[in-house]
Amino acid sequence: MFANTNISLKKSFDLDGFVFIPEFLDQEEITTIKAKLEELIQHHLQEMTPNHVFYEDKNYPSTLKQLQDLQKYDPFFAAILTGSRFEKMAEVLLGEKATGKTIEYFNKPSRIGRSTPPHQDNFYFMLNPPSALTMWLGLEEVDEENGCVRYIKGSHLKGMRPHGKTQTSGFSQSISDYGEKESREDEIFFRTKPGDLLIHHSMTIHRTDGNLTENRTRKALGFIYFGESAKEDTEKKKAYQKFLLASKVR
Ligand SMILES: O=C(O)CCC(=O)C(=O)O
Repeated sequence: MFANTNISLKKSFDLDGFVFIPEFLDQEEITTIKAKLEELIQHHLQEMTPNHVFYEDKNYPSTLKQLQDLQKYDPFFAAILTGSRFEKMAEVLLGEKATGKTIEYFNKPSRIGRSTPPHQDNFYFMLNPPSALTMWLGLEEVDEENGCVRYIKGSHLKGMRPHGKTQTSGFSQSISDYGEKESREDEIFFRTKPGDLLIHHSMTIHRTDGNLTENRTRKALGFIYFGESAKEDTEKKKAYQKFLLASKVR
């Protein structure tokens, strides 16, 4: 049964570029994750490297929108990234050994949480082959109103699209010709509950709307795994990081 489920998940992942796994974690596990995040945010934010912490507006701490590399700041997060059920699932979908690279926290504060521009993660990763994936774990109810994740089915098989600079901190690059080959109707989106898991290939085009609600946040965790065959184009990556520094985007 377990093996069959994994085979059909891998088939969908290969075909569509994403999969949806409802109730990957139970409510007790989600409560523990939320408590750990709260602890980090309330008591240890100052210890984090500034370029791992993003706000919608730096002058207002309540607008915290993203934290990177959680695994470096609390062994709890290191343990759910590496040697975990998440890692095993990454290996099933990539079809090879995988290494957890980072865990990120994503929030979209109500009213001001901005959209995540359309992008392909491998534009940032620069891997060849692009054997990598991102997991998105819902920590609360997410729907069209507060910015659910939207995918373009099959886009992972159609190459890298041109990307250009955005004004969105944490997501500095966006597909510059988005909309020319696809429309909003082509986007597949998922309403998620706490514990539901979405997983997409590093070449899959995805985006989210902003959080339009008056009083709901939109909290999630992101996990990134690289397959062992994926090699980083180090020269390209260095040049890109130099470009980012020079243009002061993150
Ligand atoms: O949650 C979000 O807004 C963005 C998620 C995303 O783009 C990603 O996980 O790659």
